[in-house]
Amino acid sequence: TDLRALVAIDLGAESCRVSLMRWTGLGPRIELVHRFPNGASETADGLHWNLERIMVGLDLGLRKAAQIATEGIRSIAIDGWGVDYVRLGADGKPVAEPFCYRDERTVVAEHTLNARLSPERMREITGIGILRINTAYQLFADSAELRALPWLNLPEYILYALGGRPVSERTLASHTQMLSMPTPTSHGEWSEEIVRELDVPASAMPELVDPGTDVGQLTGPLAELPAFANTRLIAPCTHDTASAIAAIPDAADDWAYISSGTWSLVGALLLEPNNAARAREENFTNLIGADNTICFHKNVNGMWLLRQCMETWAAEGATIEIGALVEAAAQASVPAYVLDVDDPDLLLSGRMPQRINAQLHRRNLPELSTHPDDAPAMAAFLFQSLAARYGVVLRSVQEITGKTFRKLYIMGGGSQNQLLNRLTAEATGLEVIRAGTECSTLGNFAVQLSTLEPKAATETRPSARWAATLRDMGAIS
Ligand code: LFR
Repeated sequence: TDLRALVAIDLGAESCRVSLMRWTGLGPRIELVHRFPNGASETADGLHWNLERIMVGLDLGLRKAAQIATEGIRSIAIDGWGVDYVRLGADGKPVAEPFCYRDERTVVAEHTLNARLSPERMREITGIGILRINTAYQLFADSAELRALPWLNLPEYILYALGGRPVSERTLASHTQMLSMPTPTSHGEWSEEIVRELDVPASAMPELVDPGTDVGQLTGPLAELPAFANTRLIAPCTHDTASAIAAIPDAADDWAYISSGTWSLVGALLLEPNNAARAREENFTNLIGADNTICFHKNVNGMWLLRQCMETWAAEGATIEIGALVEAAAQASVPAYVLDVDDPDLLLSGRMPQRINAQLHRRNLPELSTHPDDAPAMAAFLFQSLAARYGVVLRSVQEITGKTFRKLYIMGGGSQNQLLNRLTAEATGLEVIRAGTECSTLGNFAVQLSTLEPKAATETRPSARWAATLRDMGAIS
């Protein structure tokens, strides 16, 4: 047996993490070795991620991992938020900083593309939620010159930059709005019809691979470190949400999930897509998950609302700590009405307290104080509104899928918010189970292990079995 360590990289809109899993005398142990902040910033030509800063942070994290894991590192796998991408020039290097999906350039692209190919048709082909943020609209927003260049989603780009071959792993590929819906005989392929309407040449489309694919060996300066001799690069579920769901160790059929971070992804795991009329009308998505599953959910707004308020308050000189704010919010009184958290305006960045009030004003409802001193009341209002929305969405999921839920797994950073958890339990009537804050990392390791150390072929969700094994053996502290 190979007892070298594994590395999982999880890219988040707020922070990126490098974690190590080592086999110790006590069993497998996962430790976070490096974490650095991330965020998009407004430049003259739009809202961008700073790719260079991410690469430097990852390089540092990988060096720390190599220093700790003297036994060597067997593989590295990367997952991250969906839909964003880089274009590669002839030299294989990115031609520009990647856009952030919240950039408003896709407002026009959405209209133009939808006029060429109706959203109904794209929905029929892909089975996924039609969202302006999806890669298809972003690729379409690029100039004709750029559209001819190959592109890679960010996690896959990083695997490529580390020495892997350029691929598109299906969990994230399904979020592009260009992949055909999987069927019993196909895992999903690029839709020629959609790709054609996007004016993207087939040569610009990456090779599709399934979760858990070895894409090559680490090369370059890092590979000179002794720990990185013969280190494999693995595409896990490159979509962070699919990774997080892969880490839910429950074999029953009575649970729903909320992956709670910048977004709240609210839904249930299915064995095949559900593209019924009501799923289409309510714009539920059928994204590909680990082990041939389908993540059937809706993007609901999330911690973004509060984080953006906090940025506005910070700009006014009030630095508020989130833990204290949640505690104070539990004592605050809240109005009898809720915010429409999925108002498109609230997905944009900046002036969040004012955007919130603008909606209330439009709806003839009393506005809230935007003053930092009243942050607890604003926070309580946001949590109550999110929980109410979760309740509505989960009732729809039950009606559409015919499932009956008893349990609700909440994973991600938002699962630490006890007030929101309580409000969510009340609004959904379900037993809330906190599945941990680092579920994407756990799922990333689980998919690596199910690739490197396959369990019996009879397992229905081998990755979830691995996640359960890691939890049972106390790998996460
Ligand atoms: C969560 C997530 C969601 C995706 C959103 C946008 O981090 O990956 O699944 O819809 O980010 O990229």
